[in-house]
Amino acid sequence: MVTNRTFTMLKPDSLEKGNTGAILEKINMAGFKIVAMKQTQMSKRDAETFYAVHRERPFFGDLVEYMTRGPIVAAILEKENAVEDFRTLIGATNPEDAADGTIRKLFATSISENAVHGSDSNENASIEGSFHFSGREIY
Ligand code: RTP
Ligand code: MG
Repeated sequence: MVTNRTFTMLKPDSLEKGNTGAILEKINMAGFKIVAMKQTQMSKRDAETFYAVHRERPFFGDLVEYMTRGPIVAAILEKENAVEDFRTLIGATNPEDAADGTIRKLFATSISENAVHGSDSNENASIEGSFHFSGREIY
């Protein structure tokens, strides 16, 4: 199993606010190499599938609405210990709890609109990367 990769999405609020370049700069400066990247927009069905684990949560409808309201940037990132280090780089789900200097502290609006996604395990990194990219799009 590949354990040095993670998957991220710059969520619609990041693109709406013009933060794509600034967030990618933070990701690069933290030592992550981009091995796949594209701008795309998720359909309702895409978002419901991607976040299926949260189907029963009270925020699920709002989450699907948010994630489909505009384009996202999806990327696969490579670095030693990628999953854990990227979760550290983005910070807590709620930006009010996120450490200084983290991407969510700097760029998120709220617990719902929190700028970026980061995979929470090696297994999910692989599943989520494959959800958005074919083998020919990963270098
Ligand atoms: P992500 O999966 O997007 O990287 O975020 P996460 O692991 O930090 O948080 P998770 O619990 O997986 O929640 C997924 C996304 O759902 C939205 N959310 N809203 N209103 C709320 O209480 C609430 N809680 C979560 C956020 O967009 C969160 O990132
Ligand atoms: Mg999550």
